[in-house]
Amino acid sequence: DTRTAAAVACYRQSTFVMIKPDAMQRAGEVISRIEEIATLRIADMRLVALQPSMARLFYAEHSQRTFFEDLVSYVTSGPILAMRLVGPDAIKVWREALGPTDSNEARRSAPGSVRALFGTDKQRNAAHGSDSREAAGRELAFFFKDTVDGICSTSEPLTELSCL
Ligand code: IDP
Repeated sequence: DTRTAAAVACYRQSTFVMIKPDAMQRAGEVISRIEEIATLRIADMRLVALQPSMARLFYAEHSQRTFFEDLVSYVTSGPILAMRLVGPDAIKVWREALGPTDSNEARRSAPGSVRALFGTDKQRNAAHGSDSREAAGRELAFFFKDTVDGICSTSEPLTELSCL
């Protein structure tokens, strides 16, 4: 029935995570934080040297913001680690583990969070997490289109969202 289908989709929910350049020196510790969340599994991982054109596409929704070019410079300042995490409510679970966008605010309101522990300020905030199913689908396709297509072609009858 539909409830079972929703539960299956939720169980298989994927989210996109990026360890940003400022946290790459402590990437192992960020991955350890992911491993501590027993319900999340790292399903895919890729080291990427993000080019400015790709960074502009990835953050297109912010293209009119004053910080846009600074953001592009920041995320292209060194390699990033792109990951697909899978688990029940993965999008929400990872956003909560991340903490608020501004690392200084995170240290006040979410002291154990990834951004509190590994980030610096509202720009250099260590890691990214998709904020919705739409964003997760778009962002995963952006970094993992080749492997995602492979996953979707398996025999299980998955919905478009659950297979991402
Ligand atoms: P999110 O990453 O928590 O979803 P967004 O508002 O989508 O936050 O912003 C994307 C990224 O842009 C942030 O993670 C941060 O690196 C950067 N950013 C957001 N707001 C500012 C700002 O006011 N100044 C500088 N950089 C910012």
